[in-house]
Amino acid sequence: MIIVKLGGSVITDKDTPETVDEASLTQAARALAAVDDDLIVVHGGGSFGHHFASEYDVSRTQGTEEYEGVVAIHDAMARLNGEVLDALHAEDVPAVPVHPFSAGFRNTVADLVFPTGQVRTLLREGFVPVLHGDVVGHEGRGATILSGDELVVELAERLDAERVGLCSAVPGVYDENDEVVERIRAFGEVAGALGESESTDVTGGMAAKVEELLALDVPATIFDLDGLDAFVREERVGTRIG
Ligand code: IP8
Repeated sequence: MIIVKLGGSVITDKDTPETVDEASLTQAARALAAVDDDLIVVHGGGSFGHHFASEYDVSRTQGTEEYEGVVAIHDAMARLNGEVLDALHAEDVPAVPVHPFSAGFRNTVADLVFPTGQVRTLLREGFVPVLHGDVVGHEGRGATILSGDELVVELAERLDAERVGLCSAVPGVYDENDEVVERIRAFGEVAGALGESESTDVTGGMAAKVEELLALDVPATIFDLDGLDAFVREERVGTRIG
């Protein structure tokens, strides 16, 4: 089984609220239609989730107790999820939605609690579950953001993924000379080169992504949309993490 995350900045125009990048989403869906293995797709928030998360000042640690914020963020992500499903259906991918808001939560003991039985069952029945970054209930803080990257890590560990691919806006992780790093084994190797994300992104940008993927036993690769076909064909592409 492989997990592919479509970054929000790949499939949306990140600087214009609620705008899908139709051409990029179609290109991604075509590439994913060629996957032979079992497949889970996760997508990020882009100009849908991150727009409302910053409007209501919600992040992975900063919660909101306003129902309006929770509903606005979740609804925007559900709308983007619908767009991703439509694009995959157009390529005959048997994609079905899984909305993390209704499945997971954070508590003070385990941080993220996310049951995966529904995803496992859907995979076994031949579907392609499509999850997304979302807002989730958070014990003592109202609700906080659950990033697509956290979901990828959780699903990869719990469902024994063979490999994980993160399709992002850049062709890999850059070093200080703006060259794509082939492989990162420890965060210290790239800490100096990793800046903040340029657009509104409440979940931490590339640095958080790399740290999270380093904690994973499964091989993970970061590449851009033009690298997705190569990742699907198991060719070397982008930056390998771990
Ligand atoms: O774009 C965050 O997911 P990410 C989703 O994967 C929201 O960090 C709701 C902002």
